[in-house]
Amino acid sequence: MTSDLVIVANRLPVDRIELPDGSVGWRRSPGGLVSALEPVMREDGGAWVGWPGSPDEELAPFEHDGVTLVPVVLTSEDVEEFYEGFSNATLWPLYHDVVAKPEFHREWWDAYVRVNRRFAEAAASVASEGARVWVQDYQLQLVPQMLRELRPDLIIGFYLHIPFPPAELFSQLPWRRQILEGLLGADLIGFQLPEASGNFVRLVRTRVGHKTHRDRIFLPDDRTVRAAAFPIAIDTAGYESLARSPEVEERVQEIRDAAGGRRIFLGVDRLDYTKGIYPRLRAFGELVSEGHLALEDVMFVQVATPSRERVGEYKRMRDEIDRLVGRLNGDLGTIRYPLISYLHSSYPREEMAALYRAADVMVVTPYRDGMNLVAKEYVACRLEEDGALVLSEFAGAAEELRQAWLVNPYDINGIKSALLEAYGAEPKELQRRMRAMRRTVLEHDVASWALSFMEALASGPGEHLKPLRPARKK
Ligand code: ADQ
Repeated sequence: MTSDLVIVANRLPVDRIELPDGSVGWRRSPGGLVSALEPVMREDGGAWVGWPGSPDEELAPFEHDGVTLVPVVLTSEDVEEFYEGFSNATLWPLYHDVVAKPEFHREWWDAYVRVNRRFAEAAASVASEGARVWVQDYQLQLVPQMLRELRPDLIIGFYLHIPFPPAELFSQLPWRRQILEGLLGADLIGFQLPEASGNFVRLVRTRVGHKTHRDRIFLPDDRTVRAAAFPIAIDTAGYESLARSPEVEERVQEIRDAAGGRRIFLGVDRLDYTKGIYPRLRAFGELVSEGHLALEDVMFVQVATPSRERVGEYKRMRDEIDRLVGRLNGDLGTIRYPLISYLHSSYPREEMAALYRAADVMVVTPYRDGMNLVAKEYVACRLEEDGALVLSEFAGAAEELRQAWLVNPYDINGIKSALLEAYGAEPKELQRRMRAMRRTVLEHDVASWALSFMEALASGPGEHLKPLRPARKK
């Protein structure tokens, strides 16, 4: 059986669960991408190629919720070298402004090539003649070209969920040209922001030597590739209706009671060094220790789900934040009023919605972030048009949520002023800002994001823009 629409992503959209009778079952993973694509996939009898999540697991393709799932095996060595290594210790820091130092290892690169080829082969085997294949994210940047070589009949899209760095940083990568050429196998390459697609087009022109015009790249084989921004969004209606539900309402009250009437500052992140958890807690701690905020009036809830725990930089950062939280609570907290409530759990969406509704000030301060869905989810849950968002100007979301209190996450004093201003803002001011931001997240939701990408993919790159003579490869 083959499919007309194939998604290729590092992970399958399901998590393994144990059923009551002890057998293995699968449950749809939480997450915006999965819910955005599911309706499209089901309608088109789609397939999803991805890793099931544990090493050395060989599984035959199977059906789940009307979608064909095609598992790709990763050995323990692949997980170490391709996933933890090249994807998360080379590309991730390099693409996020080298917030941490990227590591370059030739064995990791070999694993990246090897695993990308495996994904491309799996996709080639399930795509029907002329099918659309949509490849996701930084782990699979070589798949478009490998797939095109195997199956020139396919229409191939690629979407990068994280930033694409400026040439000065990208050029550090020993395999920069291979990555650019890998991506150019796609017909359409989507980025979060125009800045990222601009970086990519410029690099293709200078490093690979292809002719470009605005968002079009003209290849010597007569193909035209389009690179453009498609800012990702959330399931706004889903979050709104969750936030409105009586269960969530009840939970909001419980959270407020537990806070003992104190106003809540909230942070929600994967525990990742790009997210700027440290500077926001420092800033908050200083406001309390300097007497600008009183311990009886405020508390900080920081939800930080551990992730990529075997990568060295993540361990170091976790220790650093653990120490900071311990010190702030030890120095400033009391039995009645601990200052920071620091939670490592992963929560169901209902709990997230309740936290968003209970929080007076949402603090999102990444050093660099492709979009940041948390900021948009907070806005979607603020049905009363209140609450304040403090947002890093280096998150993609800052391009759309202009009415947030925008901060430079490297500037602790700047964060402190923004936190104070947001905390002290008049209800009218909060409403003015929140109303405008709510309009933005209502207008652009994840379904319209997926649809606009799919439409652009179907409509092709615009043949009329082809130059008379194709550029020669340098
Ligand atoms: P992430 O770096 O994971 O995503 P983000 O966009 O904030 O960052 O998405 C995190 C998601 O996980 C949100 O939907 C949030 O609700 C959820 N989440 C976080 N902590 C949780 C917890 N403890 N329990 C349950 N759910 C939790 C990458 C890029 C981003 C880009 C997205 C989508 O790094 O820049 O916005 O992909 O393209």
